[in-house]
Amino acid sequence: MKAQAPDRTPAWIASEIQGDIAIVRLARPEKRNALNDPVVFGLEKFFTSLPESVMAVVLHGEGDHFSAGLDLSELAERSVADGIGHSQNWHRIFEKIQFGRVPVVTVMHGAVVGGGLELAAATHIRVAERSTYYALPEGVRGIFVGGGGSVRLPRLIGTARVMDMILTGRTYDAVEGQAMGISHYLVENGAGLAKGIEIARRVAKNAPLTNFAIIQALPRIAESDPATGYLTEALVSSIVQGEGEAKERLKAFLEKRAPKVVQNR
Ligand code: 1HE
Repeated sequence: MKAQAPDRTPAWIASEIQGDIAIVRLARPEKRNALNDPVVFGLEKFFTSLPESVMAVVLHGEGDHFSAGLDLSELAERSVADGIGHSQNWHRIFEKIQFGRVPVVTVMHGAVVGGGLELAAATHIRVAERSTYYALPEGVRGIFVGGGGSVRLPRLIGTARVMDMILTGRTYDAVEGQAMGISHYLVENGAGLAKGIEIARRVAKNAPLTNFAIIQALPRIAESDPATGYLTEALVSSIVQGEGEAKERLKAFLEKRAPKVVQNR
């Protein structure tokens, strides 16, 4: 299998740490942030070497588009065996993002297509600027999703919709994407990164064990049969609330030292 991990983060990924959050940018605007091996392996390196102090990540893209998906120039010479290996590399890396240590907020704008949508779907919270549009052009290109899209996207927006998107290559705009649950937040053009940072800062302040339970347990419980789900939930919730941090936060609320729930934040 061809694709080998590079030993350093490529220039097409840019990252910075801001206090307890990290910001990572797809920085290949000349190719509309198309995801080639160096970019995907660069994401793996970034997400697996986060400093302990980082409690949430913002992922965004440079230029006019979040990502044009798979770098199609890589496909020309790829054998069936290489194709399987490539897809499984994406699966491994996107799973490391989805089931990593910290919540990841994706800020989307412009094209979020093919593998770009698969990448965004592997993250935990999605912010869309109004310019965002979504498509799965795999059908038009004579290929199939390979970055976990057939697993994650039907769970997000339904199998029937994914089927239509791949068969016809239709696009959905940002407002439609918000209505169908692709994005959690819809903001004006240019406001996405600030919103993503605001959200990341907020979730970074959660108790680490709460975020661990949300990332690791919630999606697995949702996939379980109900009896297994209830048992897992009981175990996870008792573990999380048994932590000193939970006790301190609950005490703070009861002693009126903690903020109340407020509407429309
Ligand atoms: C690319 C790619 C790419 C752009 N691979 N090089 N994805 C697609 O089928 C989407 C293909 N891309 C597009 O439809 C358009 O590029 C966009 C709508 C995203 C943007 O349009 P535009 O007019 O801003 O840019 P452009 O002129 O089309 O592209 C600029 C350059 O980026 C150009 O290269 P240049 O050397 O001629 O300047 C393009 O060739 C290049 N480029 N997109 C390679 N995708 C794990 S399986 C996942 C399967 C998929 O993701 S399928 C979906 C593939």
